[in-house]
Amino acid sequence: MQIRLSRDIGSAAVIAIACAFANTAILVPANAAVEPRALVAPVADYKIYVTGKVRELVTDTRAFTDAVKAGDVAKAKALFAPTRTSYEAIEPIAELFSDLDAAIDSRADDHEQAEKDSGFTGFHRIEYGLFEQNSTAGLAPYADKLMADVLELQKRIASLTFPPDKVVGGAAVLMEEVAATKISGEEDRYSHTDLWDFQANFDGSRKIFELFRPLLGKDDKAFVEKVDANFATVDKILAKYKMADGFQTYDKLTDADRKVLAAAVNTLAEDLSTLRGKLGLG
Ligand SMILES: [Cu+2]
Repeated sequence: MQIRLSRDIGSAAVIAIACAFANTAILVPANAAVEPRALVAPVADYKIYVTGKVRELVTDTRAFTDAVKAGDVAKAKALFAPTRTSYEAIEPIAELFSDLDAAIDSRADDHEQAEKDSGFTGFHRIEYGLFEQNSTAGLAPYADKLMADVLELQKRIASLTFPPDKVVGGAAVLMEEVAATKISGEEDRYSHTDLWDFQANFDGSRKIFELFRPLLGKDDKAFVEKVDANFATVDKILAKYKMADGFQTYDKLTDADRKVLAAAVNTLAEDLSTLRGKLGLG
């Protein structure tokens, strides 16, 4: 690990920290409350986590897209939700590869002509064919493109810089997104496998919290306990819907069930949104 003093970007003096580990370089404000050098380890560990998740994603996406191309509707349907979990676990940093995120994970209504739009690709386009049309007809090109995009993501991650403020901020933003929009069941609207995604979103955000929590001061002890308790609450709510091979479908949850979940996730989002400031990542 080496530390290089750097140039000025605008008015803010920054210190570039180059870590010996796989291209991990981070930029942090020189006036950060936490010593810039202290951020190197959690960021490097997080990169290892993401790299592992993407490796899983590549393997699982291959099996999933093979099933789609083989015309095996039942197998492809069964693989849809578990294949997505490794992607959803790294969603806190999706902003760092937003073009691929759009190709891999956008919804029909992100596109002018919705399901009919040729720009609607990725998991949810395939989900539409499998679950809404109960068919793999016409899905082969989408399967090929999804596989290619996932491989491109793997390549991209290898040389990607993970800014600590984006990593820490991303966990909070994702929790907000779950509470505000995903809670409606919009993400997996054809398969209703949303609970798998939620669990992966929580696990991925919790990983970030766990990696950065040693940097919090002693006076943040109550905060850490509160966040731990919030994650435990969310886990407990989700556990109610666990089945032998995953989760019950999201359409089985009543409005009251969804409200309970949304409230817990909102609390978590609010707490996590203060984490960046606490770490001096403004
Ligand atoms: Cu997603």
